[in-house]
Amino acid sequence: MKFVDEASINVQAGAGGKGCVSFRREKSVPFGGPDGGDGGDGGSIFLIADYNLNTMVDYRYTRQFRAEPGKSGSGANCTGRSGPDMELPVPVGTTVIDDDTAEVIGDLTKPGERLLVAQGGFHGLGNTRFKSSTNRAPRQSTAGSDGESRTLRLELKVLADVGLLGLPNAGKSTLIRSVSAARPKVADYPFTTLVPNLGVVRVAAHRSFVIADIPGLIEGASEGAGLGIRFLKHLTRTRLLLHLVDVLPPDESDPVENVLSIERELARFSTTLSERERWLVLNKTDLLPSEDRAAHCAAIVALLGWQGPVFTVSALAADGTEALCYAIMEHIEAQRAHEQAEPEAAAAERDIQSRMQAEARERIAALADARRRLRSGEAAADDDDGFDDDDDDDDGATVIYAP
Ligand SMILES: Nc1nc2c(ncn2[C@@H]2O[C@H](COP(=O)(O)OP(=O)(O)OP(=O)(O)O)[C@@H](O)[C@H]2O)c(=O)[nH]1
Ligand SMILES: [Mg+2]
Repeated sequence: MKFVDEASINVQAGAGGKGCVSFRREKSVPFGGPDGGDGGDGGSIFLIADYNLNTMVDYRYTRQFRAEPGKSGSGANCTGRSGPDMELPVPVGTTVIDDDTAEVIGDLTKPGERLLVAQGGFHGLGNTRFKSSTNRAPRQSTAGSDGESRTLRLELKVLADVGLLGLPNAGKSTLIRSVSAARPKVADYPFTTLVPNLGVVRVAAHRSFVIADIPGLIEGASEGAGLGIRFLKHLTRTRLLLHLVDVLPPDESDPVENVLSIERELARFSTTLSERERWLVLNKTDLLPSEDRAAHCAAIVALLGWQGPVFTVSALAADGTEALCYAIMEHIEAQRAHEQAEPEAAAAERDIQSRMQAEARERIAALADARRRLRSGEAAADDDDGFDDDDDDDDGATVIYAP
């Protein structure tokens, strides 16, 4: 199953209906007085969390939503009909962001939860309302107010437990292919993976976790180099990061320097994310003669001064991957149990995640801003700004769930 986890939509609530100016006109009632009714309220727009949905793809096709306006009032003190409210179903786990202000309007976390995203206009008043002892035949009425209009960004939480981090060609997609049923493309050129992929890793019955393969990062990614950093936001929902590194890169670059450059990009992107638990996974060990393997890997770890857990694998030969997956599973289970037992731990985790997401949004917005400025200013004369001009589509994230 393949789905898009981000969408941008416009919502326009209905305007309030006009109030009416009218007077009683009956033969038997001379000077009958005003009888203009109020208008109806405009329809509001709500998002509602729907348990049966797990995709935003529908909002790729239909992006404009308008609720009906209230009807005008009429004579005989008839109030206009209110515009019905509109409910747009979204998957449980959707975060709703005002695209203009970047403000988070809300998170829909429980099935059936409703969130007001555009308030309908208030009704106009009919002339009956203006009747007073000094003005028995008022000709005033008011128009209804406009309905709210907003551009919303809907983000679906990518529920990956583990995220893969690494340079292009480190073997991230190969790893996810070897441990899950996900089938991302693998090739020996950089940026084979252009969109995140999710794979479900099942280590035993009722014991499984979700792993996310994201496009490769390169030095300068936080300034927009390569595919940039926007995919890193998918890692802000994970509990554990695996930093994958090629132990014998074909370009003869230094694995130690390669690890450090990714670590620097991560810290530039979000300090909170860079403080998350991270395991080093030394990949492509099959390329090393078996007698050299241990020493070569130990040297990399020592030069890095890496403190956390280290795994050595060959993603291609599925060597060492099972041990890695069991260790991940145990780590995740222990973390979940801890959070269940201690509400403060769960609250702290939520706090960390929201901090990472705030930092991610800020960083991505700053980068988008810098690009816009470059393009509209001096870049117009000299377009050699190093950025790919077609590459401002932040919505390109496609998530592929393995069965
Ligand atoms: N010998 C060997 N080659 C590997 C191993 N893992 C991956 N490769 C090769 O390395 C190349 C890159 O692998 P990918 O899985 O596409 O790398 P990636 O990290 O997903 O790269 P991007 O999607 O470009 O970021 C491919 O030619 C793979 O066959 C391994 O364990 N051993
Ligand atoms: Mg890949």
